[in-house]
Amino acid sequence: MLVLVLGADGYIGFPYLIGLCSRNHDVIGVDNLKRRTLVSKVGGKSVTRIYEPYERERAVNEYFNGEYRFVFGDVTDYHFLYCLIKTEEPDAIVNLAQIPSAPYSMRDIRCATETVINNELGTLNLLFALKNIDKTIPVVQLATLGEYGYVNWGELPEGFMEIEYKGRKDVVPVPKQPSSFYHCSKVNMTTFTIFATSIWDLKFTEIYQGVVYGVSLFEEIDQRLYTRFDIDADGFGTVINRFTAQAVINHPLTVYGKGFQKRGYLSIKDSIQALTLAIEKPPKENYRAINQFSETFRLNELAEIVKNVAKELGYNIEIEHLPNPRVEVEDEHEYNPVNKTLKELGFKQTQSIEDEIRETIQIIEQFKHRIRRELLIPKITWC
Ligand code: USQ
Repeated sequence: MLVLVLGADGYIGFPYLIGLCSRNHDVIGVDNLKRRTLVSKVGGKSVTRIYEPYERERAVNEYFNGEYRFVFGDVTDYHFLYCLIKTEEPDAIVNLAQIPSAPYSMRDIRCATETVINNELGTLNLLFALKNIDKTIPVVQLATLGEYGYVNWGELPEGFMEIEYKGRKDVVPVPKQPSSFYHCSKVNMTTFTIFATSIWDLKFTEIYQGVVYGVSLFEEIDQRLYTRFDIDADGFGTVINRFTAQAVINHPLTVYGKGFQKRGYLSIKDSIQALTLAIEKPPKENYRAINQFSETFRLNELAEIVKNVAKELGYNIEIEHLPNPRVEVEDEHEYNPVNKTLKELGFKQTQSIEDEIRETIQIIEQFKHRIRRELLIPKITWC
C-alpha cells in the first residue's frame, strides 16, 4: 500500500518508514525539518551523524523494495496538506508530525505557542482534509500516555472508561491530567480527533505511546540509515537515551527528584513494530485507542539497569539525584496502564531492555566525541 508518513525526518518517523519500505509498502515522507532546527536552537545536535533527507531517500531506495519519496512541507499549511492527499491518494496516513518535547514547551511563551500551534493545527488540518477528500483513509496518529497523568484508582484503560456517578453509568474518555504544555497540546489533539471522527465518520487510531528509547534496526546496513539520537536536557533527549549517553562519557546518571516516577517505556524497534501493526490492521470503528508500551519502570529502576549494563561494558557510573526541574509526582504512586489491544494485534517485545541498552551503548560509543556535557544538565524549570 502507499503510506503517507507525516513527520518523516523524526527519531521515530525515519526508521518507521524504512520499516514500511522493508515490508514492500511505498512511502511518501513529509517533513518541514523543524526537529533539526529546534534541536540546534536548544544548543543540541544528534549524537549519531544524520544525513540530509534526500540522501536518506536515496539510501532507502537502494536497499528496499518499497519506493520512498521525500516531500518537504509543513502540515500546518492546510493548502499543502490538502493538495498532497488529493493528488497522491494514499491508502493510509501516519501522523507523527509533532513537536514532542515537554521541556521545550515549558521554556517560554514562544515555545509553548509554537508547540501548541504546530501540534493542534497540524491535526485540525488533517481532520478537515480527510473530511473534504476521503473519509475512509485510515490514519494512525501519535498521542501520548502522558495525557492521562497519574491516577490513583489502579488500571488505566485505553482511551475510554466506564464511570458510575450518583448511581448512573456512562462510557467517557479517560480523564486527562497533562503535565506540560506539550502534553496539553496532545490532549487537545485527542479531543479534536474524538469529536471529528464521531461526526464525520473518519477512521483514526490514536497511539497513547510511552517513552521511546534505543536505536533502530537499520544501523548495520548503511550509515545513511541512522536515525537521530538526542540527549539534550532542555529539548529533545528522553531519559533512557540520556542515561546511555551519560554512561559512555562517564557522566553520572541524572535522576530527577526522588526517582519513583513510573512510566511506560518501549524501544524504538517496538514502537516501529507496533505502529506497523496499527497501519496494517486498521480498525472497524471510527476511533480506536491503543496504549503503546512494553513495560513500566520507575526512574530509579531504569538508572540501576543502565548502570549495570554499562558496568558489564566497562563503565563505572554513579547515579545522581538532581533537584527535579519539573512539577511531577515523584513519591511512590500507582501506575498501571493496560496494553491489551497491542497484544491482541500480535505485538511481542523485540528484546529485553538490557539488550537494547547494550546495543545502544555499543552504537553511540562511536559518536562519543559528539556528546556535549553542557547539554546534560537541565536549565528549564517548570516554575
Ligand atoms: N528524567 C530524569 N532524568 C533525565 C531526564 C528525564 O529523571 O535526565 C525523568 C523526567 O523527570 C520524567 C521521566 O524521566 O519523569 C521521563 O522524561 P522524558 O524526558 O524521558 O520524557 P517525557 O518528557 O515524558 O516525554 C517523552 C517524549 C514525548 C512522549 C512522552 C511519553 O519526549 O514526546 O509523549 O515521553 S509519556 O512520558 O508517557 O508522556
